[in-house]
Amino acid sequence: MKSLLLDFLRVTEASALAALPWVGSGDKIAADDVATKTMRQYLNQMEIQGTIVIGEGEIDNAPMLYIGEKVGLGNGPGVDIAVDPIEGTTPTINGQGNAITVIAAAPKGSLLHAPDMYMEKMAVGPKAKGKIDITASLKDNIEAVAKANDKKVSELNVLVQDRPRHHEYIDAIRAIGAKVYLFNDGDVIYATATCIPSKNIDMFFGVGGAPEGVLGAVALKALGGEMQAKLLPKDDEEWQRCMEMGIMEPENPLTHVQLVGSDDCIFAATGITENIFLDGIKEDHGNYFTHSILINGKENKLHYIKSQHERNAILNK
Ligand code: VTB
Repeated sequence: MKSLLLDFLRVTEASALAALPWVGSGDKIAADDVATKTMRQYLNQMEIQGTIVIGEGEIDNAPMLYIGEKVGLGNGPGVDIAVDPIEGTTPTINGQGNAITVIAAAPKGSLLHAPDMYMEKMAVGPKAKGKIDITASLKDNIEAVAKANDKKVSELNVLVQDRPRHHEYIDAIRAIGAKVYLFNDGDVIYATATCIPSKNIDMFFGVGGAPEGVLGAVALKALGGEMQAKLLPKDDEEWQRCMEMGIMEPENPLTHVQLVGSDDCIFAATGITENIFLDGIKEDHGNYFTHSILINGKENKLHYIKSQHERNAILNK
């Protein structure tokens, strides 16, 4: 998997550059379309037998990068690929922070095929790995993480997405005595932040997209942290979709191993706009600079990559 890292970097950089003209445009469909097309074009140049397991949706409503689509030249290793050509379409088209383009991969058969629905997620960095239990109370989890991270509960920093559905959790976490930091969008990056010591984030908790859950779970796995999750099918139709994707007991919590079944996993993300640890794309004298992270599970290594691109690297709008 490791040998594919730089190819994946090309994919996320190209997709982010393609999306750039649409930052602030108000046009979600066009932004997503150009990033998806570019991602697919670059993936199809890679020497892999890739299968999209997390993508733009099911075949009927996603013409490109649909779940089950084969990508690559078909002559290399078999890989499961999870993509989000724009993680944060709303911040992209509104010219706000927290938009990235992201891709994760692992050997064939090792990534959860997560349907597009809500998922409850709890994530921690390496020190607290093995100490959380999504089925236990928030209080028990917070106390366990505080102990593992050698902190008082009052020093514990928890990231939660700023949504009305989280008001109850936010009140509960503060009542327990820990601190809540709110973010607007992009829970892949914010879950990953639990594994970056300089960010001083002890825990991530909340309900967001299931596909984003698997993407974040790969980054956490590769950095030695832990994510646990629980799918939240809202009706019979979503329940049925879980079954069709091989999740026969959707009510059961998902361990990290069920989300990502291999340590040999890789993750690449490029900032479209800035976020907690990546700059967005910057222009300087006709050159564009992208800022990316590459994470390699075999070595538990995080690389920050700044690349320079000439103006013609940007697709015409
Ligand atoms: C979630 C989260 C994503 O959008 O899907 C969120 O996982 C959508 O949440 O990271 P709402 O339904 O509350 O708007 C993101 O934040 C960005 O795509």
